[in-house]
Amino acid sequence: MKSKNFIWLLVFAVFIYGCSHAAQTLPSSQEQVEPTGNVVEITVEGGEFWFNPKTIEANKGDTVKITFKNTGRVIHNLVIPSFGVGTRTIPAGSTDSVEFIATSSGNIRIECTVPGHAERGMIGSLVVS
Ligand SMILES: [Cu+2]
Repeated sequence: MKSKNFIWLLVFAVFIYGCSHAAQTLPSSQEQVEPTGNVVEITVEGGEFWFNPKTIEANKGDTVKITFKNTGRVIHNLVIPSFGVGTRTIPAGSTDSVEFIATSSGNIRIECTVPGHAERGMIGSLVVS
């Protein structure tokens, strides 16, 4: 009886491992895209309540590296909600960066997710061709 329990435990453990492993390798909600190998590197400044530049251009499959400099007076961040990526929320005078692959084309919204900031104009666009 004990060894039978052990077998089931082993089967269960392998199953759980399989699930967690599969979860790591499953594609995200973004479509699969072939990386171009191009890197779009840009510094974006942000303050109350703006991004400069407001528009970033990239091609589908490009790696995009955004260095965000908070040149304002309160906390800010730079988030791309539809890609599920963004910088940390950082205090005035700080810098943080985010790197990702542009997995879908279109006019992708960039925003500061600190409450009230996007509504007051702290938005931008990642235009992916
Ligand atoms: Cu902000």
